[in-house]
Amino acid sequence: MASSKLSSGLIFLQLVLLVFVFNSANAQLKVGFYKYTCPKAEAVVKEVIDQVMKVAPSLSGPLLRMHFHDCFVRGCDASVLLNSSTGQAEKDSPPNLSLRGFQIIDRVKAALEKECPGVVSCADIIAIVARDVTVATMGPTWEVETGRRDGNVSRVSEPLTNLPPFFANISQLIAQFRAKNLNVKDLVVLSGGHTIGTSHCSSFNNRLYNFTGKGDTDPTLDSEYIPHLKKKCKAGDQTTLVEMDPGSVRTFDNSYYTLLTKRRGLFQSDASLLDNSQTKAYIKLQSATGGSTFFKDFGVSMIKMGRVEVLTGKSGEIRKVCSKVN
Ligand code: HEM
Ligand SMILES: *[C@@H]1O[C@H](CO)[C@@H](O)[C@H](O)[C@H]1NC(C)=O
Ligand SMILES: *[C@@H]1O[C@H](CO)[C@@H](O)[C@H](O)[C@H]1NC(C)=O
Ligand SMILES: *[C@@H]1O[C@H](CO)[C@@H](O)[C@H](O)[C@H]1NC(C)=O
Ligand SMILES: *[C@@H]1O[C@H](CO)[C@@H](O)[C@H](O)[C@H]1NC(C)=O
Ligand SMILES: CC(=O)N[C@H]1CO[C@H](CO)[C@@H](O)[C@@H]1O
Repeated sequence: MASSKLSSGLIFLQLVLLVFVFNSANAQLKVGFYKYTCPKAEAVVKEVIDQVMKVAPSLSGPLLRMHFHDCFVRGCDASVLLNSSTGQAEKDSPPNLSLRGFQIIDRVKAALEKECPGVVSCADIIAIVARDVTVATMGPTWEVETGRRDGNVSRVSEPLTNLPPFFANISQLIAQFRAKNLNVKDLVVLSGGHTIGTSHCSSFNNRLYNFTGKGDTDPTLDSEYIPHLKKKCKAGDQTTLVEMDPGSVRTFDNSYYTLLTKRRGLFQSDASLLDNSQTKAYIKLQSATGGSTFFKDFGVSMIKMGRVEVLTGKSGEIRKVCSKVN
């Protein structure tokens, strides 16, 4: 009696375990998720991106950044792509101002819907595209985990509370990355994404003209660099675009870290990476060693960022059109 009770109890436990293991296996991202359901998925993305990079290489920056903005707000669920007829989506929030390339994601999605309708999520497209533009700018490659599903919520208020602002100090940056399960190393590594792309003057104008409200400049910015930046950005200029890593704006390399050692990081957030011993040591190392481990580290941290609060298994949906829920 006792033993049959025990064994039925054990069987029950095994069942529970099995269900648990099955569900959690289901709920994992993995490399090659579309191997059987859409074997050409990544090749299709790459083909479109390679074409785009030939005619519009300046989209590499915005397309890399899009993955960051997607993952930090409600997880990597393509909520960043949703349109709102009333201006209430993430897209409509101030930090998005420079987000571009939505039509490229739409183009990739259209190609994939032709290849295998209803299979590849918009969230996975963003993740694969981020890798492909990094490769296209001569940066590292990594194996993108896939299996994300798309969310159906996008709120205008959420980018402001989840994305660190350009004026963030080091403790705020560390805290906001930690909130997404990313550590101090991920912070300094992923900030290296600023090796490509451009910024609006509005993201650093305060450092040039009115840092503390007394018409002063940011003392942490190289004083010899300030006149050069002032030439590009007049006081109050919100719209002019400036290369963040002048001279190699379309090349993914370690020069971001070299700029930082010269106190020429463009944003206060970049500069603040010198205010922590761990991030400072990383910057010095990458600068001194020609980026010895940066490429490998970047792939590792991008994979980690790509796991933030993802929807998998039966959660969410596979959108048919990336800018709207099914
Ligand atoms: C650490 C916190 C971060 C802050 C505060 C930050 C802030 C910014 C700001 C203010 C801009 C310029 C926007 C504009 O005015 O046009 C920018 C651009 C950019 N960011 Fe970040 N960022 C951060 C992290 C990241 C991460 C993790 C990535 C990707 C791995 C990334 C990739 C980029 C890229 C590629 C651009 C250039 C976009 C373009 O060319 O249009 N950033 N970032
Ligand atoms: C969604 O908005 C983008 C601009 O943010 C626009 O280019 C696109 O046409 C819109 N898509 C739909 C389906 O309304
Ligand atoms: C960093 O920024 C946060 C949030 O704005 C602020 O509360 C904190 O006092 C700042 N820390 C330092 C050391 O300036
Ligand atoms: C600088 O900032 C202060 C305080 O916000 C403001 O009163 C002043 O008008 C600003 N000066 C300029 C030149 O924008
Ligand atoms: C949003 O997605 C969830 C599943 O993740 C679903 O239960 C819900 O009905 C969806 N809502 C809308 C408005 O599509
Ligand atoms: C691409 C996009 O939707 N940009 C919007 C970002 O948010 C501002 C408002 O802060 C809108 O004016 C832009 O159209």
